[in-house]
Amino acid sequence: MRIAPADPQAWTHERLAASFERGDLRTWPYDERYAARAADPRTLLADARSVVCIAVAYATPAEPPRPGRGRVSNYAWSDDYHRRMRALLTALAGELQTLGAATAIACDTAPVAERAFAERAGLGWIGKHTNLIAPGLGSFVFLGEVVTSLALEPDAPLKKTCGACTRCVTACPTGALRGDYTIDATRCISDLTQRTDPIPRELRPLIGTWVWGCDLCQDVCPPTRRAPRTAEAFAPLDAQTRSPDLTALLRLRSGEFKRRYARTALGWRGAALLRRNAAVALGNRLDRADVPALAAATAGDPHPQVRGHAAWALGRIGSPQALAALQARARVEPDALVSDEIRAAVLSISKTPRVR
Ligand code: B12
Ligand code: SF4
Ligand code: SF4
Repeated sequence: MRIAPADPQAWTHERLAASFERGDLRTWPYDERYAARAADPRTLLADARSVVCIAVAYATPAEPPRPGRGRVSNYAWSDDYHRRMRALLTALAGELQTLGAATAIACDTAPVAERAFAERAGLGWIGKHTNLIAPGLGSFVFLGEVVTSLALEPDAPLKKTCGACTRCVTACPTGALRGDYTIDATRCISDLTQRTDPIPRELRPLIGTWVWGCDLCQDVCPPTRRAPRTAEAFAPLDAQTRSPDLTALLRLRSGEFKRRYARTALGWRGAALLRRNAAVALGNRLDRADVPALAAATAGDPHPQVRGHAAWALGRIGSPQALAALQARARVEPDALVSDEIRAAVLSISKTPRVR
């Protein structure tokens, strides 16, 4: 826990505004007004004097990618961190209120530039992967704040940077990280697996088998690698949540989704998005054994995006059975966007036949 002054941060306002101006966050509803609000804690509490910042470690042991299994980011495979963070922040705010202070709490969803305030408070430094790195804990930390009317003694920022290291930049498969502490979030797998519009075709092959979030840039980060992975409270709910069977995920319906994922941080987007992501992962696995499952999804999934992305995956696999399934669906598909996906998939097979 560290304290930042609640003064508006001009440099954070500038960085956020520059990022939105470049379009780095264009899949998010952020604008100049948000930049100004997120850099000024008085947005949350009119008489804010201090921001109490906390960083809570969440790393638990990961397992190497397994054949037929999808990858879920460490932040999402446990009980939803928002609930745990809210409980911690509410307790902290309660203590400040006994001193007569007004308080407001924030974690993730409020208009607060959380990394910037944590950095100013001296909790860590912002790395080239754009995550806050806390000495001894690494970057697998959640951030939360209690904004308060109490004038508390601020802590000093750390004098640390990444130096010449560029491991995260090299490790990022989509080229989202520029190396100057900024990110094109529209290329980030974490964003791609959460967005509700179709995943751009040219980026799908770069997603690998991630079905929710991505940890690659943090997994290679030296201070994060050195940190313990012992955050028991954020252990995976079970093996299927941490590394879901991809063909089972492609069939996931809302009852099973609610049972398995409602408690997690990936419980807010719904089952269809996970089915779509499973289709992309199977398209990247390139295994003919997956053709029947993908053909069934192309022919019968109620959600057009799932049909479209499954068609794309069939095009990637490119076997005669995949082609036959695409041609059969092309004759009856009612949705224009799915028909377009099918046409592109058939074309890709005729250009690059791939028989394994
Ligand atoms: C939108 C969002 C996303 C988007 C965009 C991410 C991004 N980097 O902007 C997407 C979906 C991609 C995303 C992904 C992830 N997210 Co997110 N996300 C957010 C959210 C809601 C807003 C972030 C935001 O405002 N972005 C706009 C950018 C411009 O602002 P910023 O990230 O603060 O940017 C700082 C740096 O870019 C830096 N900067 C910019 N220019 C320059 C120039 C110089 C010279 C320097 C030094 C710095 C610098 O300063 C900026 C201002 O603080 C925050 C919660 C919040 N309210 O802050 C969580 C949050 C940032 N996410 C979080 C997490 C855990 C993740 C993931 C790790 C999840 C995952 N594994 O998939 C990934 C990490 C991907 C990555 N490499 O960033 C945590 C980060 C914890 C930490 N240790 O930093 C947060 C803080 C949520 C929380 N309360 O814990 N996320
Ligand atoms: S989370 Fe993955 S895709 Fe996003 S910046 Fe890091 S390595 Fe790149
Ligand atoms: S991998 Fe290296 S450059 Fe990237 S955030 Fe970690 S220390 Fe910084």
